[in-house]
Amino acid sequence: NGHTSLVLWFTGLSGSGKSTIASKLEERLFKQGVQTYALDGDNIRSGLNKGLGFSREDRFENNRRISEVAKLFMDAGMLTITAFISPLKEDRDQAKNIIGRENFLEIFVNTPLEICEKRDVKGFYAKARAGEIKNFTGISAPYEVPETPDFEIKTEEESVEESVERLLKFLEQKILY
Ligand code: GGZ
Repeated sequence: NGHTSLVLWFTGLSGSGKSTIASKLEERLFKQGVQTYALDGDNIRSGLNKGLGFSREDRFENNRRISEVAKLFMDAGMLTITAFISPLKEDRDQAKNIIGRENFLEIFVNTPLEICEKRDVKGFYAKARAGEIKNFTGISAPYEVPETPDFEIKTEEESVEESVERLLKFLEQKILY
């Protein structure tokens, strides 16, 4: 019936590749006629969550609101994708509870810190090391590795295209057309 009651919850370090993979996946799903909507820092932290920073409490609130919004888009029939660090197990568990465990898929973009730091696309890691950015995930704030993700992507071992291909295969069994 074309209904896709799912939230794909991407988690991983800054620079791990979450947004890149999510947007390539969206492109492919669009071509298959699947309606998607992606939430990320660009459309959430700049608007709804403007004013929230990176303290433990603010990240919690950031992730809580994202979960509620993701649930609304899902209820509206979108295959909803979120791409946030969501570093704490407690916050990801909360997301799963808000969205509903049967509709929630945790996608772990497992790129080691050393690689994210080496890429340092935005120069944040260097600034975090220099103490110019506080509470930076992986440097001065924790990232709790997902213990039982529904899907794992190791970006040093496969290309974006390969990851997306594998994800699409995995989703085939989950999406009801
Ligand atoms: C982590 C930070 C920080 C700190 C700014 N820690 O590479 P980016 O730039 O685009 O991704 C990071 C983004 C993380 O926001 P999220 O909403 O995904 O985080 S969370 O789920 O933990 O609430 C980075 C930028 O914001 N950024 N300061 N201190 N990332």
